[in-house]
Amino acid sequence: MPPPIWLMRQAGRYLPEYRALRAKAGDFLSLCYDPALAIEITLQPIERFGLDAAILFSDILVLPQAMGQDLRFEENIGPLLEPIRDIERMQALDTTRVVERLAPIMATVRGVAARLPDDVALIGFAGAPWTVAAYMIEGRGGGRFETPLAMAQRGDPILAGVTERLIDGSVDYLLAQIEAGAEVIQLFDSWAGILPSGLRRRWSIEPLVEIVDRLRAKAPQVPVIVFPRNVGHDALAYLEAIRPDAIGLDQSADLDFARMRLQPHAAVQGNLDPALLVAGATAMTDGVDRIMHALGKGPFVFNLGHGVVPETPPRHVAELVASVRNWRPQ
Ligand code: 1CP
Repeated sequence: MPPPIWLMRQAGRYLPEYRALRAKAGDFLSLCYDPALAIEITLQPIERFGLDAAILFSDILVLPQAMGQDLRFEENIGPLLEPIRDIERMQALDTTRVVERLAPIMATVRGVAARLPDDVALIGFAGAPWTVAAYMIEGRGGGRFETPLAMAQRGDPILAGVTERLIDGSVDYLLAQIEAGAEVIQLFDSWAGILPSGLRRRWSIEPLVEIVDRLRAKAPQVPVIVFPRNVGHDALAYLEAIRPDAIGLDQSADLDFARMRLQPHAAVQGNLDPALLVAGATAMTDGVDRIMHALGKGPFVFNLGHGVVPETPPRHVAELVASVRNWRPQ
């Protein structure tokens, strides 16, 4: 049996049908908050490629917005937030109205759940507290995050307070997604790798443990995937502490380590380099072959090591799905 396959950022700018709806909505956040359009976009890659899972079309930064922080997406720059740099702003974050303010997102989940074929899973998600806090404190993306990193180094109470509030907000938000029809949850810790290894436990792993434990207490049937990007062999520490159902691997992960040390404890998910999906042809199929040889005996979910990039030819995604489904050991 081939493994299930879906792709991070499987809906997005590489698809002409996405760009058409995005032009209609005007900007990215309007798309996220318009259930009719967001449902359509979530389903686009399912209809085009027959993937095994749909992921809710939204963004990790709608949660801080629902907690009261200003957010906008600037064309060619990315997210811009009003940075949180003092105790007062941190304390003003309000977790009590998250579910109410994100009602349109839950409407999207319900709409997708109603339209999705039974054999396609619906994945809900949130960012991990460290990754979301990094954006909230820095005020922008791009991956530099000097201020939140300095706060992590000194154990700053502002970062601690933001983290605590994100744990509470994320649990409520994810439980609402589950109630609306999400069947699997993925937690994206896209910036776990920029934390020095010695600081990962306090700022990345422990908040994830708390979220997953609280989700399990209320929704034990829902599998949880944790994606700590660029943490190398620390992936094992994430597994041992959090005990997720699956761990997502980025393209730098060591496949032998994943097979021998991670797969005995949990399903692994990953990890084709998104650049190989842009390249296509044998560069791509050789990459599939390496991953399937190492991890294909399972438990395994095929994915990329990070999101689909806008330069990706849609035809390559169809070819990737076929090459995974037709793969045979030589
Ligand atoms: O049309 C556009 O210009 C918007 C581009 C875009 C899209 C399609 C953004 C802005 N977000 C998304 C969708 C998105 N983001 C999904 C939808 C489901 C899917 O198809 O996968 C998900 C799960 C996310 C999650 C997300 N947003 C993450 C975690 C995963 C990752 O990519 O590492 C992060 C870090 C973000 C922040 C974000 N949102 C958008 C951008 C350009 C960024 C990155 C900003 C930066 O740091 O430079």
